[in-house]
Amino acid sequence: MTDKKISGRTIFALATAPAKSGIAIIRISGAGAASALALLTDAPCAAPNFAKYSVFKNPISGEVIDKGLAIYFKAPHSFTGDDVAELHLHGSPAVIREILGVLSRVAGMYAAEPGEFTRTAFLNGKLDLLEAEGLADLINAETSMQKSQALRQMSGEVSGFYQEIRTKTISCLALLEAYIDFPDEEIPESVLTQWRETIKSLRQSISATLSDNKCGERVRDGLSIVIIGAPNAGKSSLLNRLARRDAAIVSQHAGTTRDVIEVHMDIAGYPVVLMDTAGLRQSADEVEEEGISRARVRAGQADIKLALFDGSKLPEMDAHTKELLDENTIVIFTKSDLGANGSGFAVSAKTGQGIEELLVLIEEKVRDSFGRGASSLITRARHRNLLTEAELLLSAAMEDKEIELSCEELRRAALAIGKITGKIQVDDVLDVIFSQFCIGK
Ligand SMILES: Nc1nc2c(ncn2[C@@H]2O[C@H](COP(=O)(O)OP(=O)(O)OP(=O)(O)O)[C@@H](O)[C@H]2O)c(=O)[nH]1
Ligand SMILES: [Mg+2]
Repeated sequence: MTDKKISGRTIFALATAPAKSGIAIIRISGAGAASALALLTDAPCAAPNFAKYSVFKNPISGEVIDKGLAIYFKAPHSFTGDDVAELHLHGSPAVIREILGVLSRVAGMYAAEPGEFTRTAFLNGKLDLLEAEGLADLINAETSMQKSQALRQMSGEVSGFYQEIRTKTISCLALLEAYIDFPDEEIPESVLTQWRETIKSLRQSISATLSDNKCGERVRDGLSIVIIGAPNAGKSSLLNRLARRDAAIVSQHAGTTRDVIEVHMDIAGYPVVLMDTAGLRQSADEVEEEGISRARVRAGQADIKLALFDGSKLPEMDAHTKELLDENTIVIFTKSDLGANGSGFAVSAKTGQGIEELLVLIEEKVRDSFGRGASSLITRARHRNLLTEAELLLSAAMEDKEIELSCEELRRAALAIGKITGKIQVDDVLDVIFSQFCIGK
């Protein structure tokens, strides 16, 4: 990074949540940050990286808006890589509105678009795309697993993996191009076997990364647990018990629940979306029919199913529910307080009997689903699609008889991998690699 790098546009925004609070921070980034600070405080800009107690005034009326702290970060030593000023104010809607109003009237200052600070940081090379996505994930993290995954992605560890496979791909490409471009030079035939070996091991490591049971994406999006069963089996009652709130309507009327009701839960640090669905049965009612079809769709997509059977009706067990049982299903007999429970897992939403044990069992299943602490490098479908594309291209490159075609495939594979981190220039790496060759002597 160069010593000083300032982009033309100066942007500002409230960096903290828009709510009444003890402190609110307004961030300004760009070449105009220092002068905006000077305008508001009627004083020279503070020394970089030090908090300076400041009186913020309206520059036109001279009226005091608030008293607080100002911190100035000089480019490139800031989050965005541009000059940045942070105003630490009281979290008052009136103060915030007035300061934002003053800034918006300064020529060359613009209210930041969503994500523009991070985008600027990316463009200034402060972070790559994976790290930027990790930052977004950290801000959205609700469970400890989501937080750890986001921090890992932000740390550059994940980027390192992609950089390594990209560099290796480009090295192979360089070898092959050298072979084509300098046929008279002393490039041994072994080059042709060497690159295949490298690509083969790259493919193995990519394919190991891809077969991760999608656990990284699940940590981001949450694991889905769907409750299914006949009408009146006690699905909504169980959902409310597990969620510890009245999320769904419970009634003795069979066919109460129609829409899918989602409750977000934290189970052992893992994010889980627990869903209540319409009771399964043949129905002539159009709305109920739609609800049942939605229930079936969600059951089909579920990571774990909780299949409920009314324990008080045993040995009768609902046939529609039975049809949907598979290895990811926990069979549960409800209404154990009414007696007559079979040999399965018995719970009572009414008395709470069996609920703790059920939660332990669900926790076990959730841990199993996430692969017991295994962590994945892939956290989004975007990464998976590009990495799959790269794997296919590497395979094609190995199979092609013509070196020129293999080169093209390697180039496209490097591009696909580069798109994951946002590094798409091939030439820079080629230059580095070529400079190590003693071609032409
Ligand atoms: N005694 C007893 N009654 C229960 C229990 N769980 C649910 N019920 C009753 O069973 C009836 C149906 O409960 P819901 O939770 O609405 O059943 P559901 O499966 O969601 O029903 P639909 O939404 O119609 O498909 C209600 O009258 C509940 O009070 C339980 O553990 N014990
Ligand atoms: Mg219900």
